[in-house]
Amino acid sequence: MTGFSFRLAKASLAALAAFSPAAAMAQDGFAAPGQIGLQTSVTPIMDSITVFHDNLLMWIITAITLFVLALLIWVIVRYNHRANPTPSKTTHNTLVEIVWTVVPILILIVIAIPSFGVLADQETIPDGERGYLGANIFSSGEVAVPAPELTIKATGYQWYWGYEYMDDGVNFASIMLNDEERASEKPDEPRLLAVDQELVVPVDTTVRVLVTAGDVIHAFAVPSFGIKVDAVPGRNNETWFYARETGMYYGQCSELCGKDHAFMPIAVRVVTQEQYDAWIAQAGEGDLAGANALLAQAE
Ligand SMILES: [Cu+2]
Repeated sequence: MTGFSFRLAKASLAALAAFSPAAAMAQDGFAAPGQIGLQTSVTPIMDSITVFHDNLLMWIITAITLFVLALLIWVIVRYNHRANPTPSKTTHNTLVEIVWTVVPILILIVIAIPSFGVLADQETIPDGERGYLGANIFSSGEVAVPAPELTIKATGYQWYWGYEYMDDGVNFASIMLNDEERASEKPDEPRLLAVDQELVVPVDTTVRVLVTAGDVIHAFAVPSFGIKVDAVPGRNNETWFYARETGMYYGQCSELCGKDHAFMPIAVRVVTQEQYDAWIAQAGEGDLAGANALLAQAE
């Protein structure tokens, strides 16, 4: 079975966006100045992370913060030197100690259960059968995701990414454009995120990503996809994404790897299947420039 349905996920997300300032302020593809929410989700994994964060974690964090604030105010007002000149000599209260041990444990259990579900989804490459939580994280609904049709190897180097399309013999380095290069080549793309050659993938397709490194530890992360995986020399880590919207999505190396750690962005261009087929065919003949020209024409 390779069918999939995101209608439920989309409906839940739309309802969520209606009352979530975080979702309303998020910008597509990359972080915007002043942004306070998570980046816009375009994958089932990021759907589940977004719902987990906005509908559970934020409420718990808010309640705990307000509770601690109320305790502080109470202590400051009621037990300051003037209001309470003779302090209590109490050193133990068994009931209070049990409460402040058990209540945090219960809160952590409430957080851990859905968190493990999201973690299991991230760690499990789709086979077309298994259901994923997506935006239905707190309901019984599941999102079906097709098995991977494409495997890409991402290798972190000091300080750029190398990409290899395992089945098509296409590989290239992806290097950040400096200010002059960006101004002349890609003025519309964000500073410090634009690269000379983006990773190109088809929309509505499960992509398996093998992540490794050639020198020191890096990490491959794309927030809109909800993925972040360590890139360790001599070791293959695995992740996956299923992007349901075309566009540019950016990430950055997320493991401190040396002086230019901040300057090895990840840029993913999600295109239609037809555009991808044309691009990979041309790139497979060793003509990356021609392949990119095809993409530019199609836009
Ligand atoms: Cu790094």
